[in-house]
Amino acid sequence: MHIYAMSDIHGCLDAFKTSLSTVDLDAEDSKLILLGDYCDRGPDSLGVFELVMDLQKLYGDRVVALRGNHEEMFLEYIDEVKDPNFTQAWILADSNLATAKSFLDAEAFKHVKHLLRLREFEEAYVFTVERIKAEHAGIIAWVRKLPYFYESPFGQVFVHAGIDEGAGEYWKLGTSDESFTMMPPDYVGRKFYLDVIAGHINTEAVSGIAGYRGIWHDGTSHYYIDGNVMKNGEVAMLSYDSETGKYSGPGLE
Ligand SMILES: [Mn+2]
Repeated sequence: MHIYAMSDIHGCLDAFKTSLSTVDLDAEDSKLILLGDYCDRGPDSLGVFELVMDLQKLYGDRVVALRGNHEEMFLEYIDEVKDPNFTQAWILADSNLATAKSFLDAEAFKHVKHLLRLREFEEAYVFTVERIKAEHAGIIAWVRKLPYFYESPFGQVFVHAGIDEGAGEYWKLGTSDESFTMMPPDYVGRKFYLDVIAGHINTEAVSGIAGYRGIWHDGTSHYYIDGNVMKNGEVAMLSYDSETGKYSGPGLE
């Protein structure tokens, strides 16, 4: 089997498509695993969600989509619409309103900008969420069902941020939902009985190597694959060949 993994696409639809074009999903022994954070920051969160959903429709379980902390936040935006503190926090955190813009048509987006100019934060937020609920209910339902991890038959776990390796073989019970999507890279350099493939923290940060943008292996059990698309314009892709047990990708020799 050939496994391909990408993470932290963050609304960068074009970069995602470029990396995707190197994967042959028509091959029956291929599998694509996406580690979450499809939305926010980049220009087309909606487009990325739709493409991943389309890939799953076309290829079924050959395409695995996991959940990142930005999907958790997306669901919070949708569900906590009545909390005014939350309200203001979200609409202000959406830099350049990129996420809201991708979900709204031009007229609706104009209305949101108008409300924000009047500093009607709560109204802008409620309007945006109501529009997303009305027009993209399928995406919301899909995000709600995204799993936290994928365990391969080859001694690997794919996850957005990490797992609680201190729990040993009971990591599934020992890891909180929040840790799966948010935990810091606590186990770098330590051996675990599974290979752990994660995103969430970019590889420049986790490796400590200035300017690093490839896949980073810590020398033991961990592969970090978020090459920081917002900074570098590319979604790094990790490949794994189960015949040879070898990982490859940018930055790995
Ligand atoms: Mn993340």
